[in-house]
Amino acid sequence: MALKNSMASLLAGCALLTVTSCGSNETYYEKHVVFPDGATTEQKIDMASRLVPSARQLAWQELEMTAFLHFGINTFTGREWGDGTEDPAIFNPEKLDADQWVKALKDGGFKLVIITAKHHDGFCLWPTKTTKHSVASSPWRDGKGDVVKELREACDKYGMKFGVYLSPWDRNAECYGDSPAYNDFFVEQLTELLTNYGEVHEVWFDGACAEGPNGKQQVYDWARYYDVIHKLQPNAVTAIMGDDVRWVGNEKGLGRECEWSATVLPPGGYASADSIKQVLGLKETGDDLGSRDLVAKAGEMFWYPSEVDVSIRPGWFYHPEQDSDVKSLAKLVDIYYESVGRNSVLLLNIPPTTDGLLCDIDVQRIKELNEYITRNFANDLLATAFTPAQVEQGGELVCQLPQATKVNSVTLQEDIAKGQRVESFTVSAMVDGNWVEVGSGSTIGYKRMLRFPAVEATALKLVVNQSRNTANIKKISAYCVEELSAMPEGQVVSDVQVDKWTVNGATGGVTGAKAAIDGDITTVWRSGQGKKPMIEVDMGKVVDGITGFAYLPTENDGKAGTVYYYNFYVSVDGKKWTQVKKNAEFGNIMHNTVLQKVAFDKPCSARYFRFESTREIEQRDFITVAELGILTAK
Ligand code: FUL
Repeated sequence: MALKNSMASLLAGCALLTVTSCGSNETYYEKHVVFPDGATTEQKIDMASRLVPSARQLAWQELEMTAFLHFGINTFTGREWGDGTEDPAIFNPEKLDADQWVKALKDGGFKLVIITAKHHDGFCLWPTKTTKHSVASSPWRDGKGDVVKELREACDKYGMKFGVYLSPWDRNAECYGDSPAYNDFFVEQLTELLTNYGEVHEVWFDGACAEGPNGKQQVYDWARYYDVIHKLQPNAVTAIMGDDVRWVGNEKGLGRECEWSATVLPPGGYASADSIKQVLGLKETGDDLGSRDLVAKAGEMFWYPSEVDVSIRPGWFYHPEQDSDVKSLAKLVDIYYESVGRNSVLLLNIPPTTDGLLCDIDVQRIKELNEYITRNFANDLLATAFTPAQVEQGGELVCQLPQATKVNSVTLQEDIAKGQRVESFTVSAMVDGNWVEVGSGSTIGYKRMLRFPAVEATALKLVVNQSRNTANIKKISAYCVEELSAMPEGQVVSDVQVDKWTVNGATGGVTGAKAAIDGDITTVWRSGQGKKPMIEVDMGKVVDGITGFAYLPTENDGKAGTVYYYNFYVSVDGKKWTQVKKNAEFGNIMHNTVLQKVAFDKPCSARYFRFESTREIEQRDFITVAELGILTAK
């Protein structure tokens, strides 16, 4: 079905491409399409099927595996979010070796690396002219070092693409909150990074926004930032608050089963983003970003593909106490299937240590991941049996295998240069003369990977149950992959036995509060309502050498009740209390609800402790606790 010219000419703000294939003119809309007034659902669905990526979005999608390096002042404080008051003197990664980083990432199969040139604390890893809060004020390389430059050079050496994370939220900059002044400051930082470090392929903007020292909320000038990027680095995709690449909506490494790159969700920095989201009831974290129902209600659509960002460790920054929590190979393979295999690009974080090196454990693990991928996906059982094909809705594609062959994984790919079209599919295997369904799903997109119990198949069949227009199937591959059993990730919250612990007092009553200290991470305490919900615990006897405490949040009810800021008190006799943490922050907890381990400034002895919330993530008046624990490890 070709689009009528009259409709095409009504489009405003859309890059139109006309491609001639097999004698017929096909119209495509690059990156953005605005539906004409009065367009019917059928017309909108047709146009949605012709929305295609820009050249830089397509090149980015094909990278599949990209790496993050979270490195900076937090590496030296043990925190996830710095507050901007850190002394640059603590930044001294004496053995920093960017060559070691990039070689390890190359051996791990990554094609692009993004460094946190500036995180929320405002500390710059390059000697910027915009602030003193940078490597230039640190003892590292006598203040003459430049982490960004060293990484750039290593990337050139190993043929690795290079990207920068520049946090718009800056907790150090004095002008933050004075919107025009900060926007100038930020543009200057961006300009330095995009001018002095060769070709940049991805610019990553986090969406966090707050009030500055003047008490005013900063208003970012996204349009101006994008202009600077497009002018200085035309091949760079802009991610998250950028308009080329979308945040998948979690930090767990999990793409959606139904992942539309052709989506109704507007990029965060788009002028009417908030009103579109409100009208359509959309959230970045929602399950549905592109169904027919949504397309029917939408006025415009975007090619805005998903990026799955996740850390190889619980935190984004390196913390030595997490050396035993590096994700297993099986977990990483699951993440690979659930990111690259779900129409997304994987952005895996591997954070350098205080020495300025990637930790051996992490290096070994990403090497194992790459070896697994190379070994298992080298032998495509359909390599000679498949040729790219067009399939109509309800149509099927059958690929014969030379003989009965063990298969337990199938990869499907659409030719996204012609749009994302498949809405529902089924994969079957011919086993002993009968078709047996081995997998099904909704979207395919750039790549969809399925795993299933092994079958001895003589043929494989893809049925396109529902499609927006003719589906362009670029590839079907079949494999027999090694099955890895993921060990359940046990979570030890407390170093001190909890069986004798009792609740002395809790907001809303002590009865249900036992769930917070019962050693069972599946039971959850939800406090009663209060301004500062709290729980007070008696450990039964004095414990010496307490080095910290642990809080495990829950996602049972969304993330409702997650503590963001807190006080922590300890006492030997239950009468005289010492406050060891005052209005302290669980940095990034709203995005990454992992176990929070908090170290005290110095070890202490106590029989009683009190945990008190001073702010829930959305300022609700109750809190939830899956588990609390006391830490004694040095
Ligand atoms: C988040 C940040 O707040 C985290 O610290 C981290 O950088 C992650 C990748 O993005 O939004």
